[in-house]
Amino acid sequence: MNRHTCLMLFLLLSITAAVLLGCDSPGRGRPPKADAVSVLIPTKGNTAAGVVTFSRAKGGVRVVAEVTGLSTGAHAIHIHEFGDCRSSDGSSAGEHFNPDNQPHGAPDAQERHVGDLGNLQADKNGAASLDIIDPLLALEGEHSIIGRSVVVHAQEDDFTTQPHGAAGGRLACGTIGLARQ
Ligand SMILES: [Cu+2]
Repeated sequence: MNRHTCLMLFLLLSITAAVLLGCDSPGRGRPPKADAVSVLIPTKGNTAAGVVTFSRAKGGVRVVAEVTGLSTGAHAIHIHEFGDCRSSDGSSAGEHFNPDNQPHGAPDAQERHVGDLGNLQADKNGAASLDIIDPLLALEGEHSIIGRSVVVHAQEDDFTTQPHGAAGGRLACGTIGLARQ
């Protein structure tokens, strides 16, 4: 076999190996390509910031959040009704996204707001991550979260107090928009 043929064969084998090994497919545990994204911006006087991605998944929408600048402990995270983070305290984002007019609850409760995503757990460095598949969120239709917002709160969501779960002030707000693929 001449040098040229040998080189071609090598390239062909390399490409075949790459395809077989799944170099182009997302690995387990790796966040999928996002369909929507929210960049969390701290409200006035706060340091919480991060990124939340949303992608279609079997059984709902996969939510992957990475947030920093929190105090150690639990912080409520919700989808709020307006994608409007203009106000310095996050109040322009409105109430929890609740298209079915349900009471506030835990993410796994029978009755809950669509926007009730539960709590982030911040470590000793103030960093928190979340990776869940939510059955009620959608990226189109009545439950679509596009154009709404993600809000992270000062306190833990107790899942009981109506209608906000006693989650306290708003530390960060981010509009949910289409992600660049
Ligand atoms: Cu909230």
